[in-house]
Amino acid sequence: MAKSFRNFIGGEWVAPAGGAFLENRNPADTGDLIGRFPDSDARDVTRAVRSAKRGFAAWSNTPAPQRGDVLRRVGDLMVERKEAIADAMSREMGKVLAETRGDVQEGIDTAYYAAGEGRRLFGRTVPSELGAKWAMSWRRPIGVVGLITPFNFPMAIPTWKMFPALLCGNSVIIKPSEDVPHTVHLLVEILLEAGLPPDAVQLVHGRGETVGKALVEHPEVPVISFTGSTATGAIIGETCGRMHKRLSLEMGGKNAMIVMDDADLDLALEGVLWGAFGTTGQRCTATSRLILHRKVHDRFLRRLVEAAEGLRLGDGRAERTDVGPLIHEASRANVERYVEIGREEGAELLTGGKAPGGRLAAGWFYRPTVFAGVRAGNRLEQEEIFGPVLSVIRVGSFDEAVRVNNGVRYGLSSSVYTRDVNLAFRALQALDNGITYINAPTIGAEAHLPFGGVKATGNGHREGGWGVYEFYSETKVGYVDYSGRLQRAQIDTYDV
Ligand code: UN1
Repeated sequence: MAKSFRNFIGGEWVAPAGGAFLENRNPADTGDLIGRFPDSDARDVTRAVRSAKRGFAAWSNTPAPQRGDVLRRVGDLMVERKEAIADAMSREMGKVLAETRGDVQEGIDTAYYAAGEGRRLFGRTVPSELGAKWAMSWRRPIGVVGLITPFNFPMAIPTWKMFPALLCGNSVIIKPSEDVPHTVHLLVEILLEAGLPPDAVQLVHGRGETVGKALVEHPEVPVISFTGSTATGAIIGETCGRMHKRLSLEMGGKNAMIVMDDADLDLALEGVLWGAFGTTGQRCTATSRLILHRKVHDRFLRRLVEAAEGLRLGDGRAERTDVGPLIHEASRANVERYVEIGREEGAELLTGGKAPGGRLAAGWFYRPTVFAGVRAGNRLEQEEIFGPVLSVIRVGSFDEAVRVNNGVRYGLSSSVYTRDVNLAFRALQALDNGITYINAPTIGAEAHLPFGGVKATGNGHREGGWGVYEFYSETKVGYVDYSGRLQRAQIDTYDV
């Protein structure tokens, strides 16, 4: 009998108000039931908000360096439990252990960065235009923050949002993806053990249409951070706009790797395999387009197909596996639909295009797939697939490659393989993305740099790095006039 997990609301582990649960199954073997997790509703969110408001009152008055100390202990506990969390994560999400270890590590990096930030959280002191007057700014906590996170980075993305929000003195309510609820359960256990006041964090499991919607629409949750699809982000954006909420959106990508004719092809080959088929293509940063210079096109493709066919599919918890399953049935059906679209558009299927049989039939596996002859503007080239499907576009020049890269509605990451330093710097300027890699694939952002994209990928905010602390705090300005008389700004200094 699988365990029934609970929400964490009001300082205790509680069953959902409606008594309903969702099954969490291993995508590599759907016969493996990990547990039942709450299918919560708006009543659970209302209770969580009430508790989070109490949490905010206490936590926002804790000095920031002390808040940082709690996050340092969180990082220490994550280091201790890295292997156990990685194993649980591979079991519920499917990606290989090397990647789930990396996912936990991204959370550890974020914890230690946040711990240090507790002793910075800089404001500014600037000269006043008037004598005997002091002018300064500092950061203040905002309130209850609602976090809605996706399945593909079950630990890293929740920590990117949670740790800076907490460090800034807010309380948080998190709704993790219903496909990977176990990892955030483990994270909340760690937060509590590290000494976070229980009301400062609430965990409400469930679906986006119910729990996510209730969080976004709750008038006492002034800040929302969401990572997921561009379509859902648009709906959330409408509500938050109407309710004057602060909102950070991280959404889709259609990231391209450009391989120029002077590139190190061995390096580019390793890069594209990792970028396109790592995480089974389920990253918003995944390399889903390969833009090949015509002079290396045929040669590179031959090697790519052979290498893609050599990738070993399997259970992410087996050390020999290169590529795990997709997250669920609907995701695989979506990939199958795009393969059909590719065929209809006249692209040439070089390898993959089907699910493997045999023992892998127990999971949501799909063979690494490469389409050649994809034309800029085709649906296969324009739309996010979120699976192991790589579209190859042939170009004749660097300028054409830039046009193709920029010709999509998304703008998360891009990459260029070249040995020409001038071209590399031109690419950094010309590619319209939030992140550009030179001689590395489109995935692999580091936790201490700003992460995010332009156009339909985001709404101008960044996660990670230093900027995210501005998102989760309010700027307050203070003026102190110690002249003992009325001094009029803009007037008394300029009265001639
Ligand atoms: C995501 O795919 O949503 O840069 C995040 C990367 C990872 C994060 C990806 N560090 O690929």
